[in-house]
Amino acid sequence: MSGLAGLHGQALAQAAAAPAAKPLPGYAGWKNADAVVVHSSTTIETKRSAFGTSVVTPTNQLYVRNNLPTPADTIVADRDAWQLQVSGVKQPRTISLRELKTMGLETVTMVLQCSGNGRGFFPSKPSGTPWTVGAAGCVTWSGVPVRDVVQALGGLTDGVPYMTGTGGEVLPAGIDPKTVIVERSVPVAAMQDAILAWELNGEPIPLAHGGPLRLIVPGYTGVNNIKYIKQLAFTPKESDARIMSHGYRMTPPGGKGDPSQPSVQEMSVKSWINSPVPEDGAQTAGTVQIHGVAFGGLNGIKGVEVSLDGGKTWRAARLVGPDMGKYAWRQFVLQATLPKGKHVLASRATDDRGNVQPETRGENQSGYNNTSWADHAVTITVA
Ligand SMILES: Nc1nc2c(c(=O)[nH]1)N[C@H]1C(S)=C(S)[C@@H](COP(=O)(O)O)O[C@H]1N2
Ligand SMILES: [Mo]
Repeated sequence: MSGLAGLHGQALAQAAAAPAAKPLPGYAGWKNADAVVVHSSTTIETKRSAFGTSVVTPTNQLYVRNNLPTPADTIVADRDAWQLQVSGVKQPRTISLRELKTMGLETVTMVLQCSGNGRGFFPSKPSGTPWTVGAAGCVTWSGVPVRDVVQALGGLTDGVPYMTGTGGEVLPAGIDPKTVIVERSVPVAAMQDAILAWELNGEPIPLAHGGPLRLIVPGYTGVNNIKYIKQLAFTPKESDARIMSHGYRMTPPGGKGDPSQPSVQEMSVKSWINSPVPEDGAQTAGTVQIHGVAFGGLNGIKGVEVSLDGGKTWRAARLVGPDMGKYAWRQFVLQATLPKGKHVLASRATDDRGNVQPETRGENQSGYNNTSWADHAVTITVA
């Protein structure tokens, strides 16, 4: 009885302490408010309990992260008129979205994940949004393969090891554009699977997610997937925009970002449990169905193990649902009978090259690339 009363008291305390939910910003007013946490007008996170088991994340639950204010919706009024400038190819020119739609077609399902997903688990409390697991989703994009566009423009020029995308935001006046522009470079090899997308989960890409045209670089962290892309350049050097040269670097704790540090680019093997989670409340004793998601960045998933005792022992989970390719996440499930009490549930994924999700996070100043299985473990109560 004291246990129940204690739990009730805890729930009340939580309710009292919880800040009032922030309203959805206008450009994302169509999101499912019950499925997301609004951190700010430019950062919206999917709730862990909202991911479901249908592989693809519905667009109205997908997280949002904008480094700059969202452009005016006039840019999606006449989508086909959007212009993309392409350079670093033998015949550089500007191509309309209307024309891009005639140049090739491919569909990819991939994990879109912010580099800072899992930052909220860093005890060092890095500055930036304290995302837990919900700055990620698995979504389907359609568009033209970048390699088809390059081929149509005569192929690459010599000496261009980078593919550089530039966002189409109107930049604030009076500030050096390089300090704010969203411009990122990835190795040119990433071109092979990259697409210029106009469709997300079966609909024209909403403005909030980068419509009318977005660069999709599967396997790379969110920031490399440039929304409202206006320029695609094959370049001899990485962009000197601040977001590339100093931002998104694996900076040692206490340090400042600089171009000598590794850039946050390819994702690596990671998984987490989406149910049961503490937000669901106490579980009834009996069989629980533990499920979650696992992905390997550039690699597919070989398997997932689940621990019911905080990582002391592990059991193989079963992969469920369709395999939508190496860039998508896989759902996993383990059924277990749990006695009354507290249980620490963890998941640990292995990719198809044998890389195992690590126990610990790699410490860094900005809280990037957290793949620690220990950090993503959940403590649940069986009553
Ligand atoms: N043009 C542009 N592209 C951008 C951003 C941005 O601010 N502007 N943010 C990046 C970051 S940091 C992430 S995590 C993803 C977020 O994509 P989403 O809002 O569609 O979920 O977009 C990336 N692409
Ligand atoms: Mo991000």
